[in-house]
Amino acid sequence: MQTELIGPHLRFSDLKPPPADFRREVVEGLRLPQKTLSPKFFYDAEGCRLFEAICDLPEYYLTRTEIGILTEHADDIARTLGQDRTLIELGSGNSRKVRLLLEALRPAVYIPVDIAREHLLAASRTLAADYPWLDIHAACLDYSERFEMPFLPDVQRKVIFFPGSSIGNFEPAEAENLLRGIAQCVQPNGGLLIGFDLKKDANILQAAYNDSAGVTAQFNLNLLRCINAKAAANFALDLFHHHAFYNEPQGRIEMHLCSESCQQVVVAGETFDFLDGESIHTENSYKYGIEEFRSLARNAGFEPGHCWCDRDGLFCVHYFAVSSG
Ligand code: AVI
Repeated sequence: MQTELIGPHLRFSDLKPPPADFRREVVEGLRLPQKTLSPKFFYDAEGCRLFEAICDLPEYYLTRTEIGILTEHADDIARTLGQDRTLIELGSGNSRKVRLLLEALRPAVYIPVDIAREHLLAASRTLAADYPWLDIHAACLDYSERFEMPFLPDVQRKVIFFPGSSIGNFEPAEAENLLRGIAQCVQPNGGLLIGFDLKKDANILQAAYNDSAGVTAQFNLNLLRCINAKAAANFALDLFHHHAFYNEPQGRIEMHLCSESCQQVVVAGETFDFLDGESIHTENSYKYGIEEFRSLARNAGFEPGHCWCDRDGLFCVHYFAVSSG
């Protein structure tokens, strides 16, 4: 692990997995009977840009609703978490949401964690300039693979901030494992502040992932561009289209890329056959009931604390304290 001092209050640790892991994971996913790619591969520079554009779409209620909750309840949230914490944000992206809490929370150190190196560095530099009193230690790593943070000081009362309903992009069993890793990391006396999207009318959900401007479609297709660049592949982007729908029995939005014809694609030297209409499953986005999510968190070693929701019951920000024994 390499740690660089970037500014008086800004350090950066790079624990990013090597590109060989990316190629191996892509090829293994495409060999499955239902071809599958991990949604974590969406976030190259263009993917990050497109995701930020999604967050501002009228149909994508998640971001503005969570921002509304954090803005309205910042003081109450800060009282619940307490000041002087080591605040670790998973999938920090542009660090837009943490800004809503920083003044009230006054953490001892803020640790933004993200897989997108350049985006993380740029966001951390801007944050350091805007909050000169804040100690920042940015970490580039794939938290879905390895939850260790070797650089993390051995302090009590760490709080992990995991907004944006990113937990919904994990299978429920993986989500429970990830929460278990988080519980271990924040032992003893720490906690988790997590944002998750609630179950609701299927039409609202479907519109959020099929926006009229087609930005989500571009975001989905960009995954193929990214694989072409990083895994020596030859996907023709105009021969695939975006398909997203709410799978009600599973309680999740599914995103797929569907082949427009019978075709072959070469990825890292291996040829993959596609039938006309065959899909690559690129993302699940699970939606939870509050009780359903609490039960998942309890199984992972947390005790439910306060939660804050919007008036329309679209989204929930929930605090969980790690169980003591
Ligand atoms: C990052 N994640 C929570 C988003 C979601 O809603 O599942 C990713 C996304 N995919 C399409 N639109 C947004």
